[in-house]
Amino acid sequence: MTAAPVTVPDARPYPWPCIAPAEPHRLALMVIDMQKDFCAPGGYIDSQGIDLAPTQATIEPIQRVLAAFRALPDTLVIHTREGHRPELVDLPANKQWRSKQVCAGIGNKGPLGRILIRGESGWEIIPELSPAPGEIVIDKPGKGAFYATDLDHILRLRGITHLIVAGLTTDVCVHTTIREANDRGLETLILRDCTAATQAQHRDAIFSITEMQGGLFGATATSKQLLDALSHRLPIQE
Ligand code: C5J
Repeated sequence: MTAAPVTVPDARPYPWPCIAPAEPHRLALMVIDMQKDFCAPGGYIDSQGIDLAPTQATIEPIQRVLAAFRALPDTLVIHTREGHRPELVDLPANKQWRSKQVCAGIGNKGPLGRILIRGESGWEIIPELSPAPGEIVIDKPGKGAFYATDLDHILRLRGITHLIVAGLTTDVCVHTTIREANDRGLETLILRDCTAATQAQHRDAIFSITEMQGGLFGATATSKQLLDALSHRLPIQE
């Protein structure tokens, strides 16, 4: 039995997806960088003195979306983590220098261990959004999830054509990944309440840039709009 395609009729600026239907086996949910370094006390963002409330506000809606996807047979869930090797051989010198202007610096010790270093506490995905068995975790040294990872290879082998994207931060790793995905012809949807930036105006600018010119980088919708669309297919548990 083939499951019905997913459509989000009230997405902006067009009912998502355009052209080809989002068949569940061709659809992936990407949850980007929901790591302690980006949304927990003592992490990279917190150590820069930035308010964590906006990034933490994404946790509950992402939990609801994850639960719905986990109930959809055949749909791929992908988590990403930004981080570097402990020897720092994959950390560009300018990335480290810039980070040192605002905190101890990537690779140096913070309250949750060495900042953005693989294996350290701050680098881990927050327990509320831990990957379930069988879900894919992509470790990336850059902002985009395609750069220097096997994501493209996995998506091609699985025949994925549609990506629904959540996570942190909207204007950095989320949009870099959306741009990379669009250049590969993937049909993307950003969940607006499931993403946040360190500055609200940057998040809103990304929504506007995504939606401009007929959906230059795809479309955006709320998690409720997606869940309502999915509930027409799924018995969602209260
Ligand atoms: C940043 C990210 N903001 N995951 N990384 O440095 O957006």
